[in-house]
Amino acid sequence: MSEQQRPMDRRSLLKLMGAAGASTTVLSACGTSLGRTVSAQGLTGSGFGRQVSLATEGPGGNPQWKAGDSVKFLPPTDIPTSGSAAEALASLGKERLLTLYGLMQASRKWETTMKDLFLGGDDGLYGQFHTYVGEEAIAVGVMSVLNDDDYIASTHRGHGHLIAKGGDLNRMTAEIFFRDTGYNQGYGGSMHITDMSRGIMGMNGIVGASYYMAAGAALHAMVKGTRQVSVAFFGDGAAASPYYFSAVRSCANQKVPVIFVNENNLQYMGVPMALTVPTKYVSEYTKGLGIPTFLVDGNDIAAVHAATREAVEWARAGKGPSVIEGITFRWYDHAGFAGGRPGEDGALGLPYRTDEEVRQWMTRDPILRYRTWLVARSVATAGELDAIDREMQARVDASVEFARRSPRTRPEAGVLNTYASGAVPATQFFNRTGLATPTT
Ligand SMILES: Cc1ncc(C[n+]2csc(CCOP(=O)(O)OP(=O)(O)O)c2C)c(N)n1
Repeated sequence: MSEQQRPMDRRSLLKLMGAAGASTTVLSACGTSLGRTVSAQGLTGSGFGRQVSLATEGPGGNPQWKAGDSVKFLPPTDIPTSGSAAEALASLGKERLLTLYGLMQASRKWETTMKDLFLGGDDGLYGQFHTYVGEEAIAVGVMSVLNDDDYIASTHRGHGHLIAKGGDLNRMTAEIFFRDTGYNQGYGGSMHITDMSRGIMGMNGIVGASYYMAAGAALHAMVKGTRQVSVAFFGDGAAASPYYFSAVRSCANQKVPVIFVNENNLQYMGVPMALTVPTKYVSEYTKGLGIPTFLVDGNDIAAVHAATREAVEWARAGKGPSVIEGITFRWYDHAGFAGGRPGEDGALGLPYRTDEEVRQWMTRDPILRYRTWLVARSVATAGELDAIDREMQARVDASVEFARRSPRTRPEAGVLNTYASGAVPATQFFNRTGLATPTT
């Protein structure tokens, strides 16, 4: 029997399969980088249906990506880029349009104020804090379509989602200040703020957890026939979770009313999205599922609003999930305030992006763009908008005073929500520790 004909023993076969598996993985990983060119047309053209076209064919799967390259994907400045998106937004009427402007400003001013307080040091603030500054058009654009009783599942970068959905600034600030009046009585900090009275299922330190939280709530609504929808926010990095595709596929299969909103800020902690996403855009991952997919300029509230409107109509009509990808950019570091200064916007001097790139994105400020649009369309005067700016800053300042005046968190509050209320383990815990049983 020749060497080639001899049956392979199990150990050798497994070894070979392992090697083959490994090399397939390596090859497929390199496939996007080693000369597999993907036609831009198929990705940004009719395949995606309705969208705002971006400057180039897309950042993902680009091994040549260098710090600074994100400027190639700057969204156009002259919003609205598409007439119909602008008309959809304008149809909301002045009062609502100004409320949306106020929400964007509240989010920006709340986070900027917190940044100054963290850096100032006088309030002794510490802990993880992921800013959403620069991405506000996505949260407010999505929420401009949702009803109060629709659900959202947020991320670690979720302050903007909470504020846009009607979260309470006083309770948010008190939570950051570790006060008893905070959303989690000072024990949750930035990443666990939850407000079920507004359908806010919580910020979340677990990257990729939003998919199933949103799906669960949506399934509940579907079974009860309430026509509520559920939104799962997630980043470009979170799309790498194996649960992502699985969740979208399952929702598509069962027509569960979830809108998967990808906030593609082109940065995955300190790694460019171009190196972690094998396709040109995140929204391509689920293209084969035949669900509506929208690739939009995430700094354009009109584009986000228009896409969400269609997605929500689709979901409420019982047709199931959809995906919206908004291209945007965060102004600060992944977490904390490295490179930031009190009283100044943006974090500079970070190793994974250039200062010029940050400055360029800051000129595409989604709030400034919306403001320019409101004035250009004569929805409001600059004076009216200035007044809203002042009002939002006053609300934020009042929330800081509220937090400073509030009592500090109590030790026994630390175990609240750890055990089901009234359950035996909680009683045992308090008996054993001698701590007073919490009343709330
Ligand atoms: C399950 C899990 N894995 C890893 C982490 C660590 N982690 C925190 S944020 C983050 C990056 C998330 O990036 P992306 O989803 O793009 O969101 P962005 O920070 O850009 O908004 C990672 C890996 C985590 N918190 N949870």
